[in-house]
Amino acid sequence: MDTPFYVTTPIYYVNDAPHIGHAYPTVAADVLARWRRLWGDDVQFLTGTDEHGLKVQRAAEEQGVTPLEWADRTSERYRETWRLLEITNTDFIRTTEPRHHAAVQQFMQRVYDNGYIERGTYEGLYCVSCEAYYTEGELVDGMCAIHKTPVERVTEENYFFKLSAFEDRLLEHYAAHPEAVQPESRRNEVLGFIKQGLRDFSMSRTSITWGVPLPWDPDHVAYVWFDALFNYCTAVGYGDDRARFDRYWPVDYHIVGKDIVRFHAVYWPAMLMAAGEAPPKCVFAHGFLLVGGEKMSKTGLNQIAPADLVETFGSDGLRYHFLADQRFGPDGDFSFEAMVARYNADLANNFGNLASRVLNMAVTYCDGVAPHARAEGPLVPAIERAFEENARHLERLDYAGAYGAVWELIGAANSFIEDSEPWKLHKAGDAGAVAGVLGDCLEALRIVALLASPIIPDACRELWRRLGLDGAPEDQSLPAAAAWGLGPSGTNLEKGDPLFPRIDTD
Ligand code: ME8
Repeated sequence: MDTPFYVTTPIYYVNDAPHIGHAYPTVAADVLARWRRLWGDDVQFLTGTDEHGLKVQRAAEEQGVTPLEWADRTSERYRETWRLLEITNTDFIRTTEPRHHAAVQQFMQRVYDNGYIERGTYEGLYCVSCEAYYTEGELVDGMCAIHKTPVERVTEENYFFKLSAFEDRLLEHYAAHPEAVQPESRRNEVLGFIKQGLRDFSMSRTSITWGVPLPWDPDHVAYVWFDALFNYCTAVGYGDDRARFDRYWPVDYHIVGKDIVRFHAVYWPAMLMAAGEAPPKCVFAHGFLLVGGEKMSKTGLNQIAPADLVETFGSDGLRYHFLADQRFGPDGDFSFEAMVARYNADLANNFGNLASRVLNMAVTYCDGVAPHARAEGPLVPAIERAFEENARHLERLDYAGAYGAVWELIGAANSFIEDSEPWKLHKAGDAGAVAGVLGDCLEALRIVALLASPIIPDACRELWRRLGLDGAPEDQSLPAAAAWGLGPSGTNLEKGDPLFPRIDTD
């Protein structure tokens, strides 16, 4: 447990119930966290809820409850959803927690003392859904380009964050750290935005009370994004435990949607620089899941709750589909039909069949006791390739590439069975050859369970158990555990129901 590794998801607004768009970055962060744990890292994995701001205040008013009551309710729904999806976050932050208020106040005071916050008047066009100001030029037909809803003209006397002071430092930072915004298309977008010239932005509000009061002027509350972004620092001990903060900060990955890249890759690093803290190591922006070409939104009819999909596909099925079936970065289309097709092909057929064929044959032909894998089994090169490719792609958050490599190994093992026909060897009474083939296949299954465990943890845990192995795949450590020949050997095997029952589209 040596190297610290810190990964975050966005914190979700509590005006909205969790939908599959929120599950997308959360599952991505979870796979990364599980994978780093296999490599022995000391992983901090943060998610949570964003509970202040006008948007939440209005949602609560509409429901006739206080903002906090509303936030309590929705925040709990996020927690439940993450439990259902087997998300292994180590912390769940709510921006209404005292620890967060205390940390944000210390941070704001620091930025103020450093001279990067000043008083002024602001008039602008505000989109409540984005909680952001836009210029006329950024609107489409006079509406917010993201939400396609009217903006409001707002005039406020408030405090400004001197973003304009950070143009050069941000450009220098990104020149020195090209990997700090990914993928490259997003990095170019961010650089283009900075080069256009940065305007100071108002970081406080007097029009609402639902927020964190400024320590030097409590008539103002912090602008919701100013407070929300800081959650990432609160959770690792800012203002409370400096040693802990220094251990995990700067964060390794902020996984965010492309809609909030500007906040994370322009505002946020500048805010950190203003307080004398290091900017994030990497902001990784993913595309949207689209349903019929549209981003899911609160008002859209196409909202899909993760729980509905889990009912049909299990949490493994959902996790696999989101990440292995499409590239992480560009937009991806979500369709139930495509999800069923891929589930049946990859999980029920390739993965599930390999497991049940090998276990059934080994139980029948070898009295349920696992034979040894052969020293130089023919599957060894396929395993080495899968291991290397899986790691190489996960380093770049290319989940489809990483798990494509594991499924190639599964394909190679299935072909190996077809080619070596253990049922014929058994009929011919060649027990040694049967044991050789099945020993190799069982060992391949163990390594598949190990490598696939970050993405389909339930099935891999169950497979591990049926192989008669101690513990669980997530307790293992890489790279040692991926070495050929570590077992199962002499363990008691168990047949069982299909790990992924086929879904009948009729
Ligand atoms: O923006 N496809 O919260 P939010 C893919 N509170 N991802 C989607 C998606 C879709 N259709 N819809 C949402 C906020 N997302 C702020 C964040 S962070 C300090 C504050 C994902 O509830 C995507 O990652 O609107 C997006 O960035 C995030 O949910 C926004 O969630």
